[in-house]
Amino acid sequence: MQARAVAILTSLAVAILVAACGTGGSASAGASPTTVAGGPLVTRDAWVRAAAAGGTSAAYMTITNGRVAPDALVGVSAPDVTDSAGLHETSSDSSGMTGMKPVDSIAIPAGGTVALEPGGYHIMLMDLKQELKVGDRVTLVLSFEQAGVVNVTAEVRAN
Ligand SMILES: [Cu+2]
Repeated sequence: MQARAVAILTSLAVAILVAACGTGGSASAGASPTTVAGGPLVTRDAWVRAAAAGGTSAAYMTITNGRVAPDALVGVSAPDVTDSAGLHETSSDSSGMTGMKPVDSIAIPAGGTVALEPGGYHIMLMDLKQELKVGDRVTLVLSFEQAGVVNVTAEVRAN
């Protein structure tokens, strides 16, 4: 009886050790894009400015990276509405002149939120194939360094 109890305790201890190893293994994988309690990569409030066919528009949203590794938005397309989409940043120079320029990527820090908003980072949509009317929905195809390709549905809003 005594010996049997010891045997059970021993196998229990082995099970606990194995479980502990498993936990240690996933924790040390923190350098790879493992999801954490905060969740994966999430986009919110995606919208596109209404515009005429042949014109130019921009898309905005907030991106939250719930992962334990930094990520970056490295590309965008919106094949339904344009063959010419890109990442832009609006900024003003020392003289107060405002302009915008293409950027290669937008960093999304681990656990951080980045806003694409008027006056800052945005997704530029040029040479629109069709009019973007208020209430329409546009599919944006975002490419992230770590999270890969993420499709986002953006609603067209007035200026
Ligand atoms: Cu722009």
